[in-house]
Amino acid sequence: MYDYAKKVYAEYGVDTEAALAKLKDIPVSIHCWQGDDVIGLDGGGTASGGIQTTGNYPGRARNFDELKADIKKAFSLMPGTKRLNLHASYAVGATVDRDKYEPKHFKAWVDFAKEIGLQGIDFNPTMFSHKNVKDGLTLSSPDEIIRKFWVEHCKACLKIAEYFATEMNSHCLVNIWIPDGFKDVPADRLTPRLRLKKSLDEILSCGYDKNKVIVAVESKVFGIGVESYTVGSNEFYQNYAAKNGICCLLDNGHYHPLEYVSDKIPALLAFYDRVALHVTRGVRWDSDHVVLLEDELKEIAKEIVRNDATEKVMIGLDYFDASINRLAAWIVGQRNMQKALLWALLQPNGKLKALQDESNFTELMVLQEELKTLPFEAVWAEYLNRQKVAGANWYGQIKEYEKTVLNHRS
Ligand code: RNT
Ligand code: ZN
Repeated sequence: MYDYAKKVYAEYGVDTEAALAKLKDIPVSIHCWQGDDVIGLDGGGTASGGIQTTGNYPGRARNFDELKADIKKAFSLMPGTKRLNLHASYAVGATVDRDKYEPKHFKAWVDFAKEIGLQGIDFNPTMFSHKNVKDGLTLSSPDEIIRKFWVEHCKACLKIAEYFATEMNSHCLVNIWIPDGFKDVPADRLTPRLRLKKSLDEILSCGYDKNKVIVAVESKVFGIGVESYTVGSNEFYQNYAAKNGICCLLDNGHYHPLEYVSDKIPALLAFYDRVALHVTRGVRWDSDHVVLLEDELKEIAKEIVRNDATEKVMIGLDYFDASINRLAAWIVGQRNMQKALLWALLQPNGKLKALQDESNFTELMVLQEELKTLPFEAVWAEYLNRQKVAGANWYGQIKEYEKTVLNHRS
C-alpha cells in the first residue's frame, strides 16, 4: 500500500520519504491538563476563574501518580516528537503559595519527562482556580496586593522555566494567559490595560535567560462571564509583544468564529521570529473540544509547512473534554495534529505557489481538489509503523486501560 502511495504522490512531484523524515522531527507540545479536567495538583479541587470543563466521564486522574500513569499510556500511542506542556498548578508537593513556587516543586516532572523521553517541557503560569483571582482580575487588578501576587507568580514561573530548559537541554515556552475582563459595559477600558502592561513590564524585567526561555502572551476575544471586555485582547498583546521582543500565542478558539488562525500565522511570520499556537476546536465558542482533522486544522498545518516555519511556529495543544475517555481525547487530538502536518507535507507546495503566481487559478483549484483524494492513509500507516506506534486499532489498548485502571478509580 505504501509503495503504491509513494508512486502516486511522486506523480505529483511529492516525495513521501522526505515528508516522513520531516514529520517525525516537528515537535508537538502536549498539554498535561486533558488528564484531570484542568484541576491541577495544588489544591483548588475544581477549575474556576475563567476555565470550565463539562462532562463526568469516570476515571479522571486524581493525583500525580495517576496523571503520570495516564500520560505514559496516552503518549505511548502518539507518534512523533513530544514535549510536555505543564501548568504551574501542577506543582508537586508544594506547601507554599503560587508566588513562592520554585524549581524543586517541579523536579518530579523533569524526572518523569526524562524517563519517558520527551524533547522538552513548556510552562504556563496558572492565573485561575485560585483565591487571588479577585473579581475576575489578576495582572490587571486595581488591588495592588493582588496584582503583585500574580507578578511574583509569573516571575517564579520564569525561574522554573529556566530550570526546565537547563535540565531538558531544550528551550521552555512560557505562555501568559489571564482571565481578566468584565461581564458588562466597562466604565474604563484603558486603565486595566495599562495595569496589565505595567505588570508585564515588571515580569519581563526580572532578568530571565532569553536563550532558554521564550515568553508568549495569549489573547482572547471574550469568555463566559466576561462577555463585554477582555483586558488581554488581540491588539493589546500583539503590540505589546512586538514592542517588547516577546511572542504571541494564537489559540484558535480565541477569535470570532469567522476569523482564522491559519490566516494569522503568515501575518505574524512577516514580523516575528516565532509564533506559538494553542491548537483547539471551538464549537460555537471557545469550548475546547478535542482537535479533529478538519479543514482549518489542515490550513494551519499548511501555513506552518509551506512557509518553512516548522522551527518558528511552536505547536501546542489546548483542549479538555471530560465527557469521554480522557486518554482517547488526548490521543485523537495529538494524532490529528500529526495527520494535518503530514497532509501539509504531502502537498506539492512549490507547484501550487507557482500556479498562484501565474494567476492560473483554474489549474490551482483542479489540482487542490485532486490532491484531496490521494492515498494519504497508506503514508500515515507507514509513519505509525516506522514510529513503532499502534495503528488504526489503537483504541483497543485504551479500552483495556479503562477496564483495568480507570474503572478502579472512584
Ligand atoms: C483559556 C486559554 C488557556 C487555557 C489553558 C489551560 O481560554 O485558552 O490557554 O486553556 O491555559
Ligand atoms: Zn489556550
